[in-house]
Amino acid sequence: MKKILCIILLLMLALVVSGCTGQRTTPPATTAPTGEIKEFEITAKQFSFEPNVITVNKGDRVKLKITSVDVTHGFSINEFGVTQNLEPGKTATVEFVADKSGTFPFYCSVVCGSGHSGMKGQLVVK
Ligand SMILES: [Cu+2]
Repeated sequence: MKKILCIILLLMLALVVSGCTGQRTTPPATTAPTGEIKEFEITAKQFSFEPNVITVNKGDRVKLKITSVDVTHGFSINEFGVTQNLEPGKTATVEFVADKSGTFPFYCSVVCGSGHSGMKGQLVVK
């Protein structure tokens, strides 16, 4: 009697398990980087960045080519670990993956004159 009960239980268990696996759908869309590269050319000058708003999609690989046209500036985005010195007349390239969404400030990290503290912009990740 016990044996039969055991077998029935096992059969039911097998049914439940197979039912579950049968219902399993394809995994949800991955949140891994899309691999898309978004390139921007940015000009740094006393005392602004041009453009000062950069919009990308979450997962994008962001490539920024930043040129200082006057004095030494810096370019930092704390949330993405970006810190770059911008030598006058040179173009520096910064690359990172925008793996979180939100609005993140970027700013000049080298004291470059009286308007330095206002030299900032925004990275928008959708
Ligand atoms: Cu500055």
